[in-house]
Amino acid sequence: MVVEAETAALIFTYGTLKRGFSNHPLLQDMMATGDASYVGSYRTRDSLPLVCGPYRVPFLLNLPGRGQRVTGELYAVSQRALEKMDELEGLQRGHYERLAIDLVRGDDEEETKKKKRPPDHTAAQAYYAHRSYAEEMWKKNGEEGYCCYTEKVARGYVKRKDRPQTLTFLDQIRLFLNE
Ligand code: PCA
Repeated sequence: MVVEAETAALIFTYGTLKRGFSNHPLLQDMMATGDASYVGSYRTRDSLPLVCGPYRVPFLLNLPGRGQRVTGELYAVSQRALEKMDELEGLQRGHYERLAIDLVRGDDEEETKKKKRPPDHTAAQAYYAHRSYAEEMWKKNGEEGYCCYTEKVARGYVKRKDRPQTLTFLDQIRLFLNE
């Protein structure tokens, strides 16, 4: 468990970092070292577009009022874990941006039974698609968003190591948008 003093941020995961998806092992490692802990199932307070880009990579777009309310998992993470996540999400490379998000607690059976329930409302942060391509990504998806990145939505996902290595992720996004 991450003790309160060590929690650097609350991170809302909506995509491949969630349980059962390809980047979750990173969070599992962090939980094993006490650098992350699961808080609960949460939903965005506002509607926000959740769409897929190249290789079925999920992107939350910072375009409030469009799309639907999105369901995901909330984690408390240490500074060390936050730095690793920022690296994974390519913050310095213009892939994703870590920004604030307002959440309401989801109705997860497990948590409802707990004595010490996580808060009903909370402010956290999430990795949004970088603003440089968010609007275009929304149009490319026919202005339709998902409410949750499920296995069905993720079908066709290609892991980073299996993507063409000669192109950067931003190149791949560009190609996808221009297709
Ligand atoms: N990983 C982060 C952002 C998008 C992605 O695939 C997440 O799961 O929240």
